[in-house]
Amino acid sequence: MRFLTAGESHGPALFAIIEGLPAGLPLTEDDLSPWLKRRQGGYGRGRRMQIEKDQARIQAGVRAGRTTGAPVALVIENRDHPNWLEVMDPSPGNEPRQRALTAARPGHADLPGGIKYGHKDLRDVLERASARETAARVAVGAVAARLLNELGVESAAYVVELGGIRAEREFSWEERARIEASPLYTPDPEAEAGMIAAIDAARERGDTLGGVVEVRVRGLVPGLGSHVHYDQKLDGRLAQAVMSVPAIKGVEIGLGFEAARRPGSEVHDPIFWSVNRGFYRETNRAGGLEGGITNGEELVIRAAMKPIATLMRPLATVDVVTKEPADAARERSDVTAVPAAGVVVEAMTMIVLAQAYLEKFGGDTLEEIKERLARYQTRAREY
Ligand code: EPS
Repeated sequence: MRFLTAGESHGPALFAIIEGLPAGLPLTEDDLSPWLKRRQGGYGRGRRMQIEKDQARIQAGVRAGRTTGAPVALVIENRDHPNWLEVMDPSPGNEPRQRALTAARPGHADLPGGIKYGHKDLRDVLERASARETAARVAVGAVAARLLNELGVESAAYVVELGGIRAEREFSWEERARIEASPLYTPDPEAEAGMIAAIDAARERGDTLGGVVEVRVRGLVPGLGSHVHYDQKLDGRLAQAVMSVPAIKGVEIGLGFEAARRPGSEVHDPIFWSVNRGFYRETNRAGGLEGGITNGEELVIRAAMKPIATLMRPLATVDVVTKEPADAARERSDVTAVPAAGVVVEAMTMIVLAQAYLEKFGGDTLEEIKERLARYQTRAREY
């Protein structure tokens, strides 16, 4: 399974094409909506999220609620586009450029992207570098999750730190609905109050805040990914996918950086066996991966998000046309998008895992995949 997205932040729409899904997967637009809604949420978002009501329309590859095996095409309309018709008009003659952006924002793709592609109107970079693109990825992630749900796999994402304030209470699957309904998607209501205050204070200062999100996946079979080649190691593939999410600057699996500070006896998870459970662990510091292969425990991934680069009280920069000192451009912006980033990281994780399942159990129909999975699960249990 592979996918591509297209679309600009203020263009007519975002697009995704997914190739390699099996036939027979139940799929409706209602499977995608809760994911898109969750990505739009989270305290600290800006005015743009009041304009958008993200809905993915299935344009190809599905008939009567089931995939056919053909590429699946999705489109998400940008409701803000009518306000940007002339700015985004693809036809020639749209000169001088309206709303041209020349004061490169430190931390955004503006300057390196401008140098690379030779643009002096940095809007040609920012429109695609915008985190708006993640709506398309989340729609693809929701499709991947729909497939994985059929195979007994489910996921959750939540915020463990925001603006330097940490959630002290741990995530539990029983509380997932409450966490997803809370303003910041964090398991710790007390910390959440502090995070909200921090966001309000940052907004007052014209500043932005980053944080840390965690994703958990349960129901995974042992044996996804492989130790035999660098590009088959599932931890490496997950790290790449998660690092590709805008503003993510660090990825950890299981204990992550903490493992470097502890002796081995406090890092590795002792192995047990019983007739009823087969092989099992009482700890999961590895975060579900050993040697780049799933070990059957829950997958635990954390990602660090830097604060959004568009500051209402702008940083110093240089105008790329005049070369004069300038204030960095101010697009309207979120104070924080950490809760949304959790959903995007979850989507990317599910995409990589769906790919790993399809590699190991792949078939042209969902039924074939289920048969192969069931046979393997029996073998793994009897190992
Ligand atoms: C973004 C700037 C804001 C965000 C946008 C990402 O948009 P605008 O420039 O229209 O005010 O709202 O995020 C989304 C639109 C989204 O769907 O997440 C940026 O510069 O990256």
